[in-house]
Amino acid sequence: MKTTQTAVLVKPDGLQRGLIGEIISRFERKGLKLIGLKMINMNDEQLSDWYSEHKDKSFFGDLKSFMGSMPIVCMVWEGIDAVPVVRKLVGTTLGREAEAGSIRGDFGMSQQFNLIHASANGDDAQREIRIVFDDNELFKYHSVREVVVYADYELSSLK
Ligand code: 3AN
Repeated sequence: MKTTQTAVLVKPDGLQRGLIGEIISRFERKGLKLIGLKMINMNDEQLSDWYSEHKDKSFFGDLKSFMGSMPIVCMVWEGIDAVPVVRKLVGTTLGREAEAGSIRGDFGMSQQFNLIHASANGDDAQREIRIVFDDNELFKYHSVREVVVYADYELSSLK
């Protein structure tokens, strides 16, 4: 399971709260690399695929209409263990209980309006990335920061 790439969405509430820059900045300063970025209005088919694990839940309809109500910002971040690293930076689902220092812990009070989505595991990450991004929208480039973010022996696991 590939865990070096993860999908992140800044949800409609994150957009309205003006938190896009803050969120990007947190991932950048951690040492993650941005390899894909776009703003879209997700359609019903994309949202049904994205949230397929919640299709039988009572909040499925509400969640989809909320997520489709406005543009969202989609990103792909890369780094060693990017999936669990980003989940930790994002914090637990309910903003009121999320750890101080995490994005939800610092900015959120709600369950549904929890600002941001981050892939739960490597398989979900690859599935979610494919829902939004074509191959030519994901970028391979050399980051000059990598040599100070990682030791040499760690860099090979990113290749
Ligand atoms: P996370 O985003 O932390 O992985 P999930 O996968 O359990 O959380 O839930 C996906 C999204 O569904 C959440 N981000 C939240 O917006 C919404 N959600 C989860 N549980 C509820 C609920 N009980 N009522 C309304 N919305 C919910």
